[in-house]
Amino acid sequence: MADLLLTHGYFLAEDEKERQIMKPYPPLGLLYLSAFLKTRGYSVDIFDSTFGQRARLIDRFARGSGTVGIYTTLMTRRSVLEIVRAAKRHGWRVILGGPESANYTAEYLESGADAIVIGEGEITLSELLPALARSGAHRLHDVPGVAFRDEAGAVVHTLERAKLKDLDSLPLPDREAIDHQLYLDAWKTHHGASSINLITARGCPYRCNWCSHAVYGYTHRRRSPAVVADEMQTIVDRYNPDQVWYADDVFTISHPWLAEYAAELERRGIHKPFETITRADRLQSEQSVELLRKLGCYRIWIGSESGSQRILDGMERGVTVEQVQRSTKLAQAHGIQVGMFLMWGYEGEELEDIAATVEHVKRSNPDVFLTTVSYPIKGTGYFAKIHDKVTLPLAWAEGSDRDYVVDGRRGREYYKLADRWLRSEVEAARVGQADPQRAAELLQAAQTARSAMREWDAA
Ligand code: B12
Ligand code: SF4
Repeated sequence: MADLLLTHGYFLAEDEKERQIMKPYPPLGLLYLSAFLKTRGYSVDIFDSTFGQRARLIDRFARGSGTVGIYTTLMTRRSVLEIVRAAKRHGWRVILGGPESANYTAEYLESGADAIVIGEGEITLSELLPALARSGAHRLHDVPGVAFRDEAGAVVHTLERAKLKDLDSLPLPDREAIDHQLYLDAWKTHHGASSINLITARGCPYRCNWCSHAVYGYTHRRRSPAVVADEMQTIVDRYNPDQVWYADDVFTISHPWLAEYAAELERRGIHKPFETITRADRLQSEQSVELLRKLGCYRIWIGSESGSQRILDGMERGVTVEQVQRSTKLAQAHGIQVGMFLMWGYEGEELEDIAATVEHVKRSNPDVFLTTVSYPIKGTGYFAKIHDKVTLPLAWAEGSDRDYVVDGRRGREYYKLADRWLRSEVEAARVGQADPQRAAELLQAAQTARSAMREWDAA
């Protein structure tokens, strides 16, 4: 039995929607933890639930007890709670980590978790495992970065764990601990090209107020270009994916870093196409876009969120609508596709803000855009701003932060109409002169959706 079994509660087999999209990526955080703990002498197993079966995991619990560590996000609450219950039934000790459990320590401890790691897990886990063995689950006061219940049942948060100063001191993620071929094959089969994720930095210093900073706070720490290039070399040697995804919060924060990294890759003769995320304000110059292009970027995702400056300012986004339009044009002019993230329903959004978003997307004309309806993640500035208007219509264990109902907010149907308006009008602009009849139909559909929204607002 290993000292620690790591898992993450996200089962592709249980996610019909994602099985259609089929762009799975390995759980990088767990791979980092596994690599680090092994260098400290611990034996670690990973049950990668992405391609696993829940019954197999429960079976594993039944075969003997030990300690299980589970990564949590707001999407996996119900799944994780089910795993916690099964693990406890078979006498396992349970440690949780990741953003979600940091936001709901009392609830997860109440639900059976023995300890919750807040923030980066490497050092904390390496101290927590022996502390648990030595003192049990109720006397962990000396381990920084954890929450637990003391002998009287009170929730204790220990001192904050200092963030790792030198990310280069970490071993490379323990990719061999899971079956990467399953991911590569899924990508190849569904998209014709395999893909693997890696990160070049941890944390984001910006303060968009709906974004969760539960793990890395507002720090931004970069790995050195040479070390990341070494990791790329390993990835190419072992897996040779057709492309990679830099899963950084904002890949483009430091342009000098990107230039150095490009030189390191060039020296090693590595050129892998990739996609990643930027902020528009970090992509305003010809040089920065050229640099991305040179590095192999084929698609850049831009968090655009809204076409209304008033709403962007309410989000404390620190970006202008014009910057988004400029970065989109620049990227496309350099042959890089643009993906755009948009958000409906942020606090104070009115029909005219939605109209501004429609105009903005039409004008920017990204290659692809995705919309979501905003939801307040616990621990964020957005949540704090509207907390007195927020209710959860389900029991906590049954819902997620996505289920919060914000008093005064329009219903989901309203935003479906907004989607229809947006997609129809953007498509009409694209079809334009080439197919006037189709364009007219699309404009009609946009108009109908818009009128229905107006009626909704008037009712
Ligand atoms: C990549 C990514 C994704 C990928 C995930 C694919 C994958 N397997 O990697 C995709 C695009 C699919 C995705 C989707 C979503 N994501 Co996402 N994603 C990220 C992102 C940008 C990077 C994750 C990463 O690789 N981090 C690097 C590793 C090293 O860090 P880490 O995972 O946090 O691990 C460290 C610690 O958490 C801790 N730790 C981790 N696991 C464990 C386990 C134990 C036992 C312990 C003790 C410690 C521990 O130690 C690790 C090392 O120090 C994060 C933001 C971020 N910077 O982490 C958001 C983030 C995790 N995503 C988020 C959200 C909201 C989503 C979506 C809900 C978005 C949406 N509206 O659809 C969906 C949900 C998808 C789903 N089904 O679960 C939020 C989660 C907020 C929350 N409170 O849960 C984050 C934090 C973004 C944000 N800032 O708001 N996401
Ligand atoms: S949305 Fe992006 S830029 Fe804004 S704080 Fe979050 S990670 Fe940083």
